[in-house]
Amino acid sequence: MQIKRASIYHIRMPLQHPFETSFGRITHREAIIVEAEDEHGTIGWGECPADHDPGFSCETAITAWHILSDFLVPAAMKSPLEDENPAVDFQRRVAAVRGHQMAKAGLEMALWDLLGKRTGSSLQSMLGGKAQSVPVGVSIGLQENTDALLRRVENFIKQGYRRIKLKIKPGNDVQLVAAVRRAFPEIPLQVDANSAYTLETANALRSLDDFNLLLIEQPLAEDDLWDHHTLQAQLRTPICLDESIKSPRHARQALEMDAARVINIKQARVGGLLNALAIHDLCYHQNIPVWCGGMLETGIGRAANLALASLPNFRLPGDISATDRYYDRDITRERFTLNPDGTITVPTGAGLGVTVDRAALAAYTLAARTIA
Ligand code: OSB
Ligand code: MG
Repeated sequence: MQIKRASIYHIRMPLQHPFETSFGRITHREAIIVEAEDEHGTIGWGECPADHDPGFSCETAITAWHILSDFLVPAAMKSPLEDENPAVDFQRRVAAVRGHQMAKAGLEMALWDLLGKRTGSSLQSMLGGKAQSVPVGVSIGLQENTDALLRRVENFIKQGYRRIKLKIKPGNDVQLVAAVRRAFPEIPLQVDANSAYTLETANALRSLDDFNLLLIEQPLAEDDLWDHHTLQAQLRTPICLDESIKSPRHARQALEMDAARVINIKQARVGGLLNALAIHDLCYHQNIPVWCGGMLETGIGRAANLALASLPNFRLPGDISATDRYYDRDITRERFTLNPDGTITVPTGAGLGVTVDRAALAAYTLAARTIA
């Protein structure tokens, strides 16, 4: 497979509802969309969900733009990629680029889409996923007040979502969880702190043990693996790591030191689908449950997340909500909807199984660059 032409699009899309976490509040989502064309004119799409601010990780849309244009795209285009699995060949070529996991994931995804279109296989079948649909939940940002939060939770439960995740931060934690638990005693519930606590401020997290939570996601800093071990020893609720796990090696070490008992797999955060598969397999062999996280992706990244979440060790509902929960107008023609049983159907078309709405893409594009 020879990549003859590649384009990157820096996009900015209005969110259907503002999203607030411990690291900030956004009304629009940025990303870099990757388009790669092979020697036959077949096109593959990928998404790098690095946002405007370096709040979730050190990557931003602009760092990804730089790394993709100056290093990753040239490496992919330099000579033909192995037909057998171009994604493997690409990752080998860019192994000397340190970090920049989301930038790498965006281009790797486009290569999977291309490979699937060339061979007539869905991403799901190439990854080894089986499930026709996957159970999904919703990640609810911090709200103005507890009443607004309760209304939002109720609305999503009525729509049929299988699990609720609440964003928390110091001062907005135990009382929120207590209120939601009181109103919905049975709903599968979990929280995500996005690194807002330290061992010194973790008292509130110990109180969360009383609310039958599925897990507490990323309470401490991303480079605090050992402190997560210390905190896990003080909690009954499983700790789940998100930001801390950027590679299969991090996952192995976190499990070795009992710093987490569940792992959130985001293919973007770990540098692509190949690393996501490796982490899935590692956890499977150690009987550690994983679930598919989300980065408010467009239909492109959402299709990839659904294919990934159809693998057998994805045992908890994913942060893969229906399109209308994020965007009025998406950049794919396909919109994902919630089935009555609280699942979303996994795409089965070749590659990602989605088609890009070029008019919508153009409407959201801040900058585009083609490398030929
Ligand atoms: O921490 O899981 C997170 C969104 C953007 C960045 C980080 C996170 C999130 C979410 C939303 O929680 C998940 C989704 O619905 O896509
Ligand atoms: Mg998270």
